[in-house]
Amino acid sequence: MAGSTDLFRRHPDNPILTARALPYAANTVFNPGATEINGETLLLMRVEDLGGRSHLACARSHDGIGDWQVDTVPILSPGERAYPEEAWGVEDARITWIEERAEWVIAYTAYSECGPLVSLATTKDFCSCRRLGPALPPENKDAALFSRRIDGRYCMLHRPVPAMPGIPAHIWISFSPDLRNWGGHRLLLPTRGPGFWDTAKIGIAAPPLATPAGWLILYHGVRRMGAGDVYRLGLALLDLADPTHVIHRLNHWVFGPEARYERVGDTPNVVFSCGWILDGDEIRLYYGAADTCIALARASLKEVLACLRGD
Ligand code: BMA
Repeated sequence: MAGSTDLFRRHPDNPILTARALPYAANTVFNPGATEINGETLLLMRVEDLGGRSHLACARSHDGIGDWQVDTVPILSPGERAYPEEAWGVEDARITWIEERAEWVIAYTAYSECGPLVSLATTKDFCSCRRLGPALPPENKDAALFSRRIDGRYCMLHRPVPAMPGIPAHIWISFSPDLRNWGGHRLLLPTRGPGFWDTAKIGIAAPPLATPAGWLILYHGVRRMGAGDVYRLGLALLDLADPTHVIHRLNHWVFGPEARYERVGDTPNVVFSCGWILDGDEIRLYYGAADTCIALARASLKEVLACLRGD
């Protein structure tokens, strides 16, 4: 059985996508949402342009590893007059397929002088999308939807930031009858005290994955070190019927910056995921490395669940 820090194995071709794959000039590509469409892997990448603002653009690949085709026009860009909350950029998209709606819901960070907030959009084809606008006010980010309603309500994880200095930022869960009105807010996963790897702030990484054992939760945790923040990934499991109930949470991180492309870049020592794809027993985890490029790591779902149960 794999130990908790070798559960996710880096692909030898990493980094699998860099700004050089784009048909236009940009600074970096990172933190992609991930899904499958028409037999291809689709990554909804955060692209930082040469002015420093981010937009969202689609990249497609037959094997999910190489030969990425990147759209010439972004699917979501800042600067639309009707959406002033996006003026400084749109970032970190998490994609959830919702069967009953026959469409994907995209949860992303809209950034402006108001601070970062959670916005939603929907798409049926990744050629265009329909904005639903802000779902939760600032400061809030790292949002992802569950793939089905529970007790008639859509569920979303997110990460509000307390205004009071020194109070860490935790993962919350909220509910909605229609994707527009959100309520029933409650704390789900708190950060842990000093001495832990996830002490300064945490946030959902890829959207929750429905498994027979429960909702599999991948989250990022931040620890403040002398040389700056370190972003790592950890795991938890939520009850399928009641996702406010945390069944397990690992004490250890399962993936952290080790490779050179994760250690060196615009923000060093960052692995930051917004998407994964389950293919049989294989989890394909896509992640941003050092806020500069996109990499892939793979794991066995069976091994991940065994590790969470402590087998
Ligand atoms: C977070 C987000 C991510 C970024 C990470 C590390 O707050 O802004 O987009 O990857 O910081 O810089």
